[in-house]
Amino acid sequence: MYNNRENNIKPGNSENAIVPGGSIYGDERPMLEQILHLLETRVETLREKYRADDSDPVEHCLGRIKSERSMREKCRRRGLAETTESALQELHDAIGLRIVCAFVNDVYMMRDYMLSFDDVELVEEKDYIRRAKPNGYRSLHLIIRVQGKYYAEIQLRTISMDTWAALEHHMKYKKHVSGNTELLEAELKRCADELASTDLSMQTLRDMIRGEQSV
Ligand code: 0O2
Repeated sequence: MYNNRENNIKPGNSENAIVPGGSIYGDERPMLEQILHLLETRVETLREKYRADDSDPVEHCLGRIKSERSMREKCRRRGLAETTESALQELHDAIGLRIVCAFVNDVYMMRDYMLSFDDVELVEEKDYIRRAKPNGYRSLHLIIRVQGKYYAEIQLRTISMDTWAALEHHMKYKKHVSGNTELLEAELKRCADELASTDLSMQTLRDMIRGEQSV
């Protein structure tokens, strides 16, 4: 999860070995923290610039290093050994940044900004905004490589998309939710589509307001 940085990691001393008692990140954890900090600072620098004329494109930004437990669980799910190599080279979301914007256009503006640095390469892009997942999930996902070595996943979305994802995530983990699952899923999907339509209307309204301001 993105709201909770895990700090109780035992330092590891091995690079690629399976270290049941140590960190799956071996001795790379400080570098992961450093790269995350770099990415967060880039977002903050841009926000500062825009705050000067009251047009900060970002509502909030959350960063996290994937918890030991989640990373080990993901390795197992993917049939990978629980090693530093798997965590940092086979999987690409040890470092995660979620950028939440008010408007859809700002999501794409932030995408371009995050990719504009010389030490950043785009490895993969999944545009679940233009092509929503069947359950209604919308978000723009980038996998980037920073400084030629460290992978990070950047999720960019609007406030509506973020609210929906949080609710859906919550429900997915509430295994005891009773009642008609099909109906719940259909309702969730309907909400996602309505929110997407509202996002478009809000974008249009803002464009109209800005158009009038610039006349
Ligand atoms: P966390 O704790 O958020 O990091 P996978 O990583 O295997 O689950 P894939 O195909 O590698 O999936 O990547 P994808 O589709 O880009 O999704 C990665 C992340 O997007 C997930 O991370 C979720 O945070 C988010 N996500 C994707 N689909 C959904 C969805 O349907 N609903 C919600 N609420 N979130 C979604 P993790 O690893 O699950 O967890």
